[in-house]
Amino acid sequence: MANPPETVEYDSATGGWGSLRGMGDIALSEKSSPGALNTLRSQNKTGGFMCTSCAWGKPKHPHAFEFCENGAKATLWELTTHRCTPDFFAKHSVTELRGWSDHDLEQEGRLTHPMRYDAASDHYVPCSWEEAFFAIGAELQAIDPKSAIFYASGRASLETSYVYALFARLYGHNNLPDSSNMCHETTSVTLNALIGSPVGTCILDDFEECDAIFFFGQNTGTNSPRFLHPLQKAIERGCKVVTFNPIREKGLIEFINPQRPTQMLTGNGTPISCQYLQVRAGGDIAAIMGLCKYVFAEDERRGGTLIDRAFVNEHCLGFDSFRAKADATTWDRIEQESGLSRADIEQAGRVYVEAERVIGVYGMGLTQHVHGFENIAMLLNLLLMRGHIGRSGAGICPVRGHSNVQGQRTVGISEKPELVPLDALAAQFDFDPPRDTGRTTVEVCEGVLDETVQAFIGLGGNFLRAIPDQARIEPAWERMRLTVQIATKLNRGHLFNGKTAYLLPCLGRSEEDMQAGGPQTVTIEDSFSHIHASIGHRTPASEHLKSEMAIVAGIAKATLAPNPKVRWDAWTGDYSLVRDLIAETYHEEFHDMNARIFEPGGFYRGNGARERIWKTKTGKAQFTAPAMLAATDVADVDGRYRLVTVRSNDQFNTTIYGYSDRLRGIEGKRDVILINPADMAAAGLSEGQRVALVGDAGDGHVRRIDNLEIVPFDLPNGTIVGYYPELNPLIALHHYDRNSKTPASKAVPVGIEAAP
Ligand SMILES: Nc1nc2c(c(=O)[nH]1)N[C@H]1C(S)=C(S)[C@@H](COP(=O)(O)OP(=O)(O)OC[C@H]3O[C@@H](n4cnc5c(=O)[nH]c(N)nc54)[C@H](O)[C@@H]3O)O[C@H]1N2
Ligand SMILES: Nc1nc2c(c(=O)[nH]1)N[C@H]1C(S)=C(S)[C@@H](COP(=O)(O)OP(=O)(O)OC[C@H]3O[C@@H](n4cnc5c(=O)[nH]c(N)nc54)[C@H](O)[C@@H]3O)O[C@H]1N2
Ligand SMILES: [Mo]
Repeated sequence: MANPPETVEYDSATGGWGSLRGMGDIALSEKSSPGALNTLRSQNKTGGFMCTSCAWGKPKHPHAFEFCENGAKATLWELTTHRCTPDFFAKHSVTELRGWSDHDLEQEGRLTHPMRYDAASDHYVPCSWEEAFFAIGAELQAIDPKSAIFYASGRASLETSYVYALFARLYGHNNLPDSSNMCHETTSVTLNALIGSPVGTCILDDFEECDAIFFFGQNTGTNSPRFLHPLQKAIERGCKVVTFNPIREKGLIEFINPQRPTQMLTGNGTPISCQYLQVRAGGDIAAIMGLCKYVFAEDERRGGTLIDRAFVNEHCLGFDSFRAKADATTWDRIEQESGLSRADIEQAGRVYVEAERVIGVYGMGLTQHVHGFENIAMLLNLLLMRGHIGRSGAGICPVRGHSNVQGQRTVGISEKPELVPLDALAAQFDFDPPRDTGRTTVEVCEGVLDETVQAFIGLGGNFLRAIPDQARIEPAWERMRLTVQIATKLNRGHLFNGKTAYLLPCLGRSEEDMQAGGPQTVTIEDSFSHIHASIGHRTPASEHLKSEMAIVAGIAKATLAPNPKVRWDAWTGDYSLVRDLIAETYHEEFHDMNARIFEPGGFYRGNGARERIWKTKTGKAQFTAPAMLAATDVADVDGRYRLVTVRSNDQFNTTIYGYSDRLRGIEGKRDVILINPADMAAAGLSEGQRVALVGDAGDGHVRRIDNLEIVPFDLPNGTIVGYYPELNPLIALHHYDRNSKTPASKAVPVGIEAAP
């Protein structure tokens, strides 16, 4: 190839005018209802409603506009004036709708009526709530409870989540996976095993004290944009940011604060990362091992004063074998596996050793790997060496996804019975809860394939579109007896139905939730374990909607025998009664819940590891000596790439707002493969060429997506990038983190096939 193609790049900073235009575009396309701007003003503030986008913390002293481009999009998406009515379903068969894009399905707007799937006509038809509850209850009574799945997508409130999990256990199973099982379950398992806390140890205030922040695989500018504000302030007071990411994500390069007139007018933003290391996909174990080797070397040079030996001796186990592992690992291997040079890693190491307080931030770039556990364990090793856990201004900070995904786990939505206070529940509700382990997301899919799963209830989400190996599982899905989807908008997951199937429309969080006891408040937990009240004020999208609480209670009442301790109607009428129950079950963390939920900044439910109380098996924090340096099991061979599936700046998971990935400079399309020019040349590919991606899992199944456009992009060799969820059919179901069974959506082995 004569001239290497130029890589696509967006040359402005994150934030700035582009983010305002992004909000304007969605306000236009959704024709948001009047007053939407007022609703945005109350977003993430005490007395207002809590954004349904990401789980980033809500500060005590919010900005005048405590929302970001993508939070505004999420709200405007919910406040759309478009309606997806029974007329729409009368016009379009379910099979026809399978040909529609994710964007077009949701663009139809808010669901307005409860609907039943009529297999004879292949259409959804309207039904009454009573009919739906009765039919669902009858089906659930007819099957083995262990064959039913109650999924949750991370948005439903603490109150609804608590009663949903209780319903599952009263009915007889622990099959309670949530979106976390595709997301930060690696975090829950790893941190729980190693420091005895399933969640991060940081709180928002730590960002006011830290001296250095190390970012691994978290795309702040797109996925938690409000984080850019504390980040900007931290940098302005001298904090250093070092980023490890195969993609040069704009949000971690420069930020123009839309709330600062001078930055907006001059276009001069704040540089974010002082060093940006484009690690290969799956190269973080090696990269962090390099950082640790540097720390050991520096420690020796400084006469053993660098490593916090007092902390290590008093609080940790496994240090010696970890050290032996670091000593035995050569720089050659580290460079090869990370794709980074020793000099670059050592430069990052200097930032680490010079900082008194360090925070490690990470996202899906660490969790969604076959060796996601070791990724996170290595980051913990790095932090533990200098006692960066259990001190203010320092800690480990997984950035959670859905707005209440962490909270759903806290109040019992978990397939792992050991994480749930079953004895307390047994005493409180006078029953014998099931003690056997339930199914993870991956195990649900396995059960759908082998027909041991017979019923699926989805409390929000788009399960079938979010999972791996979609093309294999979609046809099997229809063999189930019962599928129930509780949702605000139509998505692909609603187009594959069991023999009995219902689509039940619910209120959104910005809408007023009027019950017998008056308008209701709900609560959510953010990434920093702070609990916030949320009150919706908008008029509901349709008079036929019910709240998620009312729907769960309606199904439960139709399914279960009466129990005087279980008061579905009273709870639905007054959610504060459910908060009293939560406070009783989880007394230490949630005592006086009703009195505390309006505290500015939320109330903190505490974290043992933050106080250096290690609730691990050994009572200590644990160093790990990883058995591998690559986060994948698949060897490097010619023509095999590591595919990373990511979100664009114009989507929330499977909800595609539009086709502008502004921050990466990709406009008007999602059917792309981003690949570096050297890899293109080696494979004889040219810019704009249409090719197929084929899965390379070696298990005999054909996984293939045709007609993707080659886009040259600045990436490490061998790492290619494309969009989730379109590329999910390429991911084998067995490609998951070995410890948590979180699907490994990063470093997926694939090949590229050019048409002959
Ligand atoms: N606007 C918006 N906000 C969202 C979401 C959304 O879809 N849209 N989704 C929400 C949810 S549920 C979640 S879980 C979070 C997800 O937020 P993120 O955790 O940011 O997840 P991804 O978009 O998957 O991006 C992963 C990042 O990791 C990098 N990466 C990939 N592989 C590797 C690797 O091997 N090593 C390293 N170091 N980096 C790697 C990618 O380049 C990318 O920058 O965001 C939440 N917030
Ligand atoms: N390849 C690949 N796959 C991935 C990922 C990846 O990075 N790469 N990421 C994974 C991650 S991190 C996650 S969290 C999952 C996401 O998986 P899910 O959480 O299952 O999917 P979402 O796209 O968030 O769900 C969107 C739907 O939720 C419904 N909804 C929206 N608001 C509400 C509400 O208030 N109430 C109710 N009841 N319903 C509502 C709407 O109908 C909408 O269509 O995907 C995972 N899949
Ligand atoms: Mo997520």
